[in-house]
Amino acid sequence: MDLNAYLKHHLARVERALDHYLPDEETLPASLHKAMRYSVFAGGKRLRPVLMIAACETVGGDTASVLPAACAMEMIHTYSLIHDDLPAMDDDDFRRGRPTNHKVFGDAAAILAGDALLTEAFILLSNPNFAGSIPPQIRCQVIHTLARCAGSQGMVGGQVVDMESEGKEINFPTLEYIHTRKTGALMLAAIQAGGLIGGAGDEALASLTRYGEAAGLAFQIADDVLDVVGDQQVLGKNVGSDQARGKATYPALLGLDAARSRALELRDLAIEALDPFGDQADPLRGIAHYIVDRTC
Ligand code: GRG
Repeated sequence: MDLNAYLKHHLARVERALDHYLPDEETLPASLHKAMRYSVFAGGKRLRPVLMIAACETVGGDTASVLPAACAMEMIHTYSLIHDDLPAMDDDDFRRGRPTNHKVFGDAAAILAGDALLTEAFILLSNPNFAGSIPPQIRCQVIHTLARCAGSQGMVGGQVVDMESEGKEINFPTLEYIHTRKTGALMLAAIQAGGLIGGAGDEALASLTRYGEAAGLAFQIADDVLDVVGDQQVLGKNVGSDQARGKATYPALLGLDAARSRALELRDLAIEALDPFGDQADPLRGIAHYIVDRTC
């Protein structure tokens, strides 16, 4: 299959859906909606929404029914990036190739744009007008999955332990704790939500979960590696920032070669988890390769 064409096609679908679901810039308060849209439409890869679509397709579901949840996922992800870039956290000036949200709109507006994006995600997820044919019980499970993975025992928890570990020597289990939550949790939620909406049974969901856990961790290791060897222009953000901040990363703990090998090992584990599925899982297989081979 042509993965680039697949990614491009679904990225365009997600962009259109995001534009449709997000309040427009004229809706009051206009300054808030402008700040929200600024970061959402700054050119992200839309990997989490595409993973959700691909997981739905893997279990034979209708990918159109996934779009509201896929957009909600991207709103949660974008909120986390806006907050992560704030001076109180990573204090970054560039994201997605543009000045960060707080650099353009100020700290208070950036905090509120992030808050509103997180809330908007759950407005969208729970909006009966966008429920389509998804049974109420499945919608509840999807909402619960996204909330759990984003919350204190998921992404936010991972971010807290990451911040508390800065400048300290940490052990391998702590590093895995951070990575599987800070980044892995949302990826896993995207895949599980796609499976649930697509009608996956317990066995299929378990296979997708194994894929999501391995692919999510591989993604963060690849991200750590890119922070060492990546091209700032291509990445659209500063490189070398992990080392400058004394951040816990795979290359710092294991060395660059071992970090790369671990990412490849996890990619293979992710692909192996898809063995029960046929050709419909090809997009997920392709994305597993893309996650470790990417340059941005
Ligand atoms: C502030 C609650 C809170 C959480 C922050 C997302 C996050 C947790 C921290 C971001 C730090 C970071 C750069 C982690 C590396 C992995 C990651 C999430 C990269 C950005 O995701 P991509 O590459 O970005 O999918 P795009 O812009 O393509 O969407």
